Amino acid sequence: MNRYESAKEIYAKWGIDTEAVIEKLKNVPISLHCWQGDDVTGFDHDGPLSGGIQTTGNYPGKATTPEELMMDIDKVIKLCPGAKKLNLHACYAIFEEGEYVDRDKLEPKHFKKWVDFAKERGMGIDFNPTFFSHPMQKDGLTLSSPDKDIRDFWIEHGKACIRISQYFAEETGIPCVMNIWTGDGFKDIPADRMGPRIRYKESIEAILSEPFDFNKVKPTVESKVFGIGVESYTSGSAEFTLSFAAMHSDKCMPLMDNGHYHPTEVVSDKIPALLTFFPEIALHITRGVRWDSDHVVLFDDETKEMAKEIVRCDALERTYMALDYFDASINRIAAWSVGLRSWQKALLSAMCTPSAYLKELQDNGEFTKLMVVSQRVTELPFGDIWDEYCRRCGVVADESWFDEVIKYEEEVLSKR
Ligand SMILES: [Mn+2]
Repeated sequence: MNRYESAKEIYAKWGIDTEAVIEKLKNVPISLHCWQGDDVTGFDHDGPLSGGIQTTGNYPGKATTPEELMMDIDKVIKLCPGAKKLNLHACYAIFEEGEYVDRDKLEPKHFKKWVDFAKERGMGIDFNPTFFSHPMQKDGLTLSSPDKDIRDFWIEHGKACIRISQYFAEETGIPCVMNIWTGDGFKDIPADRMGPRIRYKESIEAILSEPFDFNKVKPTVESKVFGIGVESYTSGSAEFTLSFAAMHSDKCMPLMDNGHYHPTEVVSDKIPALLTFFPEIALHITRGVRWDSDHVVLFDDETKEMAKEIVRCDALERTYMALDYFDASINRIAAWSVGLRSWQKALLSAMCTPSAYLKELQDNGEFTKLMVVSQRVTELPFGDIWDEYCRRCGVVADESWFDEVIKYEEEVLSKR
């Protein structure tokens, strides 16, 4: 009997059918963020990243053209198990030689090459209007600016992105999650907290007035507690975005980024709270170290806990999962792959947890036994299930996937 067969028997005794788990997880799509490959630069501007976010590090080999970025994404796809979706920002528009349009004038044709790329790989596409790294950010504000011209520019950008999202959904046959996040806010104590939020609300409503099919385009609103240069106040706070989503649930849903809360808050606890009310929710999966630092996602306790909540709420079909982090200090292909593999691992581990039994112990008030059994569960041979899952997905299970990265670095990245 090989290790997997042995592990399968052990899990069966706990009521877990590892065959069913593996088959199911293979088809759960995880949205892969294109911006890990080029430090959130994109192709529509030359200026620096600005607007409340920042990358740190200068590891060589970053992608600087669409062709390089696509090649790198392909590498990551081959190194990671499971189904993938592509997550694009509007600043990744691909223009023809000599062509340029500003963000308010973007059209589906500027993303045709991405659609071709996704379709060839059987992937759907998620999308994000880019409300940062642009001169039309005035005093750090976009959709919540007191200047109507500024707001109108960004509303037109949002509407253009709705049309592009609809195009993605129709071309790929897979719904497109379109996430609205701005870095709008103030460095120091504001004199008016409500004014920007009322303007923000009206601006998002104006964007969502663009016609779209909610079965194809899934607009989401993402909150954030603070950003670099906007330490004191954000227009899109947690209460703001959650209330917005609740009041517009016929065409919008909430998106939680686990780096966007106070450090002692955990998104794992918020997932079942939102699932109690919303038919569908969306997540940005990241790892904050002391703050919203967007470190590479690891197979750590909170990552595991978030995956457990999604799985035990039976919400894999109700939760749109996307990675969102960027580390420029290490090999970017490895950064992408460690994060995606870690989230896959967290989901697989959650699916190999005897949640029904643990819930029964809780409901029966057997809290001592619950603690004892929960600890025993951590000792089950999960690594053997992971190895088998990777094998069946046609990817390397052990750490030797990194050999591929080093080879790619030598042959491709170091020559850029
Ligand atoms: Mn995010």
